[in-house]
Amino acid sequence: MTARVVTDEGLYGLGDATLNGREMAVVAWLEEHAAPCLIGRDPQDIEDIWHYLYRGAYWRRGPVAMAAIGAIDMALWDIKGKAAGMPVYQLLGGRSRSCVGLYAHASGTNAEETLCKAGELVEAGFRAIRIQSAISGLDATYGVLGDKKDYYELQGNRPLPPEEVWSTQKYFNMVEELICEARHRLGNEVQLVHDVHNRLTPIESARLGKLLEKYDLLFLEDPSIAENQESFRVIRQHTTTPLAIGETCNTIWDCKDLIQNQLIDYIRMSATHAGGITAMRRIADFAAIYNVRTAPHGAPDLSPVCLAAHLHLDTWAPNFGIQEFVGLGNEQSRRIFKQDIRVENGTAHASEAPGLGIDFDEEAAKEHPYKRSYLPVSRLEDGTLWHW
Ligand code: EZ4
Ligand code: CO
Repeated sequence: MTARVVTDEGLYGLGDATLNGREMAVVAWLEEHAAPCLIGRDPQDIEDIWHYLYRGAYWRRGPVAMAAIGAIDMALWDIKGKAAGMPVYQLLGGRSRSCVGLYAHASGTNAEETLCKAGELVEAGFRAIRIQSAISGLDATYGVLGDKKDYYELQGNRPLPPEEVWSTQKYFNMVEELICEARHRLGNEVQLVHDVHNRLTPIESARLGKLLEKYDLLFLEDPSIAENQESFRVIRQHTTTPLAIGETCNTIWDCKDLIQNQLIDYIRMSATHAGGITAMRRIADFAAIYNVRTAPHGAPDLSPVCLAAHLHLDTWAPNFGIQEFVGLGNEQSRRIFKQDIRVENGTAHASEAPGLGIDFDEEAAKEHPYKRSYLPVSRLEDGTLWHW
């Protein structure tokens, strides 16, 4: 879902308001609440507008409000960059690096298929790969494409949340061998990531971290849900496998304890879900004090506008770690979003155009009316709703 903020001086800015399956709730927040409150304000006052929308509310936070604030904030940075004639990373403080390192996804219905794909990604120049495989004995595994060609085919046509079965035991039967094989086949130069999508309890995550220590992961992504941030002490006490958390966090408060107690190594929030570039900048600076690096979320249900915003943050942030990357969209989205991001040798370059450096063809977008589509819901084999 793309938001456009228009000024009366001919400039406009773009922001991403995607919130898997709940986009129309964000649209209502923007149209019914934000637009009437913002008309007549100076779009240059990004900081004041952010605080007005966040702190000016008696009820703060929440994913719908934060996605809406995120979209407006990105659009305002886009406008400021266009007004200044500078790319957004320059406004943030300038370059900390020449290019942005990416991690790509390899997933398959078994280890062999996953590792073939990983090999192709290494051939294509990627130096960091997320390794996922289907769990044998279960009908579907979250994040694995199965017989689908791409994520858009997998994720784009689920008008109601599909239900999937999860078994921790079946997962443990598969995972160590997968990562062990990946390390042996891909060699010691490639950085490996594995994503658990919050399926484990803290003590199970601790066990997994220990099991995988010898394969030297760049990080273990979302082993457990961090709603109770303190529970990460259990994981941390047991393993030196680096931990990356944050794609479901909406504000700095959702990760404050994780960061200040050094319970994680990478913070993975997105500009879309965390309240925009203003919020991400603040979180990055806070994280730097505690040796936590940034690794922004880069899922297929975030729009290319979000990726553009992330590349500016990644180019600037002194404590940037790595950017998740699932490609530059399918053919349909490339007709709608015009951008000049360069991807080569497993790295990306932020646009040098003023603002975010991405444009949106509204006429082309009209050919694809909004279709609600959901991520799956997970149950145990006895029907218990999962995700602690
Ligand atoms: O869970 O696309 O890191 N990426 C992921 C993805 C996300 C979904 C929701 O954004 O974990 O699979
Ligand atoms: Co993830």
